[in-house]
Amino acid sequence: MAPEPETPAPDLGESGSVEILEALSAAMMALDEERVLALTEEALSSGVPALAVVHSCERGMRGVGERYEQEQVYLAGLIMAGEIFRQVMVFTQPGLDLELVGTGSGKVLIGTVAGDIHNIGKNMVRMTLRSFGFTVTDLGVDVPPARFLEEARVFEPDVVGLSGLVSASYESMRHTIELIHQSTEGLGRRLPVVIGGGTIDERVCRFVGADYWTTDAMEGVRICQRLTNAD
Ligand code: B12
Repeated sequence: MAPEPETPAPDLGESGSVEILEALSAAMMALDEERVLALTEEALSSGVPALAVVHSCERGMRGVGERYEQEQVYLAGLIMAGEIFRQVMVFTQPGLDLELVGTGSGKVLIGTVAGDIHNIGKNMVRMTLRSFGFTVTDLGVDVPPARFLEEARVFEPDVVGLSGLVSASYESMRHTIELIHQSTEGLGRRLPVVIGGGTIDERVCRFVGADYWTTDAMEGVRICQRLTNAD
């Protein structure tokens, strides 16, 4: 099922804020650590929501990925992007703690599928879900399909969330979902699976047999709220 439109851009009031956010994306894409951190501080101190700062950096990260595909940056560039983003998260965390508050009462099992070690997005989803009141078990990265099933039986989640960004791991995502659906359909109830990650789209969703997909943590929370009737 296609996701609803991504979280609307926050009303930033002054056009100066929009300019800061655009500059922030560009600095991230250029892997200019010093400028990213300076712009993050400037944005936060001028009242730009922390979530908008994070979204802007996410866009820049996708730009780094495109530069990697075009061989303008190498693996070291991806590593550096991850490190800069980690520092941005340290600055934005207090603001996010205030902004990301809401209701949710279900249980969500999440993890990054086997063959994939990307965890920045998954960790953001975990943090956002917890801020909204969900109980989350996070299995980490490179998680084998059988491990998801094992934990699903013990934890009895309302929703399973799988993260994956590397296309080579879509096959393990498909296998994980097949195992989860088969085992829960036998109990008369299909456990819903939502997938996420910057490279996920409708085609991937259909290939792996997921119930929902998104490329946005907040939209993931809304899906979980709907599935647990919490909104
Ligand atoms: C940083 C990065 C890395 C870092 C990761 C650090 C870390 N600790 O995670 C490192 C250097 C380790 C890395 C390694 C590799 N990477 Co890399 N990486 C990236 C990059 C630039 C950014 C990813 C990121 O963190 N984005 C920021 C986060 C916040 O965004 P996000 O993950 O999309 O998450 C958001 C949403 O998608 C959503 N979400 C995410 N997960 C979930 C789950 C659920 C349930 C829900 C609801 C929502 C949700 O919420 C998040 C917040 O909104 C991407 C580029 C891109 N287009 O994404 C390439 C990219 C993903 N990497 C790529 C590649 C090829 C690799 C390597 C294979 C490179 C290599 N030759 O070794 C290895 C992978 C090894 C492996 N087996 O996994 C490719 C994948 C291409 C493909 N389609 O297969 C990309 C797309 C770059 C590119 N364009 O070529 N990478």
